[in-house]
Amino acid sequence: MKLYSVYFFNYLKYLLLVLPICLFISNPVLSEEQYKYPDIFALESDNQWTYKKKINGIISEISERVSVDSITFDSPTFFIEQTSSLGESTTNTWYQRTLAERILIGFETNGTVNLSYYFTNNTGLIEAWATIEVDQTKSSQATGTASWLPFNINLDVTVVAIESVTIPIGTFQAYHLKYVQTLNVLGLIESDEYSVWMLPFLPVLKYDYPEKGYTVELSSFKIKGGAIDMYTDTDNDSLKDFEELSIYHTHPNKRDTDNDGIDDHIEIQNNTDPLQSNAIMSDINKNGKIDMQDVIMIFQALTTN
Ligand SMILES: [Ca+2]
Ligand SMILES: [Ca+2]
Ligand SMILES: [Ca+2]
Ligand SMILES: [Ca+2]
Repeated sequence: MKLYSVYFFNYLKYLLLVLPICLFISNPVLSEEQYKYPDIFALESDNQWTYKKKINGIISEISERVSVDSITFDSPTFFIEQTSSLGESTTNTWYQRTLAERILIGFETNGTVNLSYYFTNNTGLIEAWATIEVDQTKSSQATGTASWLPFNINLDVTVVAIESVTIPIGTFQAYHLKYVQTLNVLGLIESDEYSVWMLPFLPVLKYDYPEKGYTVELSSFKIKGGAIDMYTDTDNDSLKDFEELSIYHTHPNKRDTDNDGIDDHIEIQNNTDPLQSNAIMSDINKNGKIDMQDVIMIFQALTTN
């Protein structure tokens, strides 16, 4: 019994370490508020991500697709299904999302070993939250059952820094999150660490498990329910939708977010603020155009003082 427990412990630990790339949610239609408060989850049905996975010098392509599962849990749950170009073992995960948190509630592997576990009697593990700030830590505990064996798991997630990360699709200033996972199976306890880099509105940019030389990097994506890919530029202002959402916080459907007559990409090029009017002239009387009345009002304001 003891030997079997040790074996099972190592087996379960391995499976947990392959905890999938974390991904996040948003609503199909963004409200104005959501443009102001970027969504760290980016998880919604029909989103797709492709990653380059490197382990022991072997490179494979991991694809993930999000759907909604209304069967496995009491309430509809985001389901992320992985496939691999090399046919290796992949993981499927279930996430719930509150307004502020993304929570892992289920996990299963496909391949030579099959294992499923669900956190059915508690809130699962908090993997990401909004709003996110450097030096924040969240701890969560969960109890699960894998096959017939109960286990406890603790997850501490810390936002280490905002730092530069270079992946196949570019270089980004991203949140670096450190995950410390402690697993307790029949009194056998072991901790492991891994790092994840996140950017609002996008999925995880990079996952790194240095002890095992295990790295996964984002190579392509479709977000907003598949509507936005790496190249989409809805308002045709030369900034990609994902750049506007994730990097510049400008409006992806407006060429001139701050209505100062200067397009977003020109403001970025010239280092002016695309979110703050830079015009000497502006539409003061709010009639939708800059006209003589605006000129008169500015003149009056200047001469009154
Ligand atoms: Ca654009
Ligand atoms: Ca824009
Ligand atoms: Ca502008
Ligand atoms: Ca401006």
